[in-house]
Amino acid sequence: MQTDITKLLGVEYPIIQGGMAWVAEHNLAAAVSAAGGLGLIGGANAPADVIRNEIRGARKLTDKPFGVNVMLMSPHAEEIAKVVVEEGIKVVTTGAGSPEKYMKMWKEAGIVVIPVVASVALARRMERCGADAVVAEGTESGGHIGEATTMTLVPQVADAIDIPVIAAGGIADGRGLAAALMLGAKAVQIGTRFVVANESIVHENYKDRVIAAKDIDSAVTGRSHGHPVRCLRNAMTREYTKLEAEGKSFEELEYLTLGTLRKAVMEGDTVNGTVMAGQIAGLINKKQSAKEIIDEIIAEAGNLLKNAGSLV
Ligand code: TUI
Repeated sequence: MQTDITKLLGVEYPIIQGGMAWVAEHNLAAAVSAAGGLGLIGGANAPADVIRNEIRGARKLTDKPFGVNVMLMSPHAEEIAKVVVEEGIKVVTTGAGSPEKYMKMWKEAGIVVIPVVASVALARRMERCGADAVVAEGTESGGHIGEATTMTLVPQVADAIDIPVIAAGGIADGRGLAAALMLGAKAVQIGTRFVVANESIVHENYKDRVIAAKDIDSAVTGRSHGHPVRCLRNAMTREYTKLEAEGKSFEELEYLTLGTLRKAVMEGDTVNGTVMAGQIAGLINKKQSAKEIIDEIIAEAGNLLKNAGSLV
């Protein structure tokens, strides 16, 4: 399945793994890349040296290309922006902000830059400042989200810009990939389904919670403060939602979320921790290797697209 994105990235399949905080470390990234997708190491809030080690760790596991996601709200974003250049990373995605100030440095280093956007306006701005592609991420996604749905955002972004679009948010199987290609995307970014991959170091409690999740089991905290984050409902989200409805400030609520993603991912505290996951968690019902996940998605999308002619 060749598209503008597989050619741009030099990968076999149009599937990119999400740059998920704490989850997207070298074992998962290397497994996704080795299986023919593009694995990503998530910079998240980690210090630059941790990310340097993650990059080196992934290199030991695969000689296929992989990328790094720079989370722009991180206090270490600037340092990580330099580390990716020093370590010879070929693909960078960015999230939670605009990467304009790093663009010149990354393009001079020959890096393919793919900002994650949640609006047409930002997609246009990214094209103007030299991005090679964008990820159009719908509100179905887990973690920090925008307002528009994948179904509405992807075709509008595809119409607005000339660089390729990668669809994200609510995609976990071959139907999602086929639909995204029909909406004008040239690839998909998948997060939640890779959380439960065998190679993912996420605590089994977290994986089991994703697998048990039903269609409407996620909640969005922080909307009133302009920091909307989607995660699976639990004691933490219930408390957050209650206090948010009472009008508590962002600062007053911060104690509920500080360090809680780590608590869920590493310690398996799915009660008081932050269990970030997308709305598609309800569709995910088994643990598989990254290769099994990718092969299944590609085979399913291939069959759907081959047979689509019978509809017309
Ligand atoms: O970045 C993400 N998803 C994330 S980052 C993250 S780490 C975190 N943890 C706790 C609280 C907050 C963050 C977890 N999930 N996705 C990409 C994405 N970027 N979605 C939306 C955006 C975005 C939003 C606003 C990009 C740019 C933007 O504004 C830029 C500007 O300057 O106008």
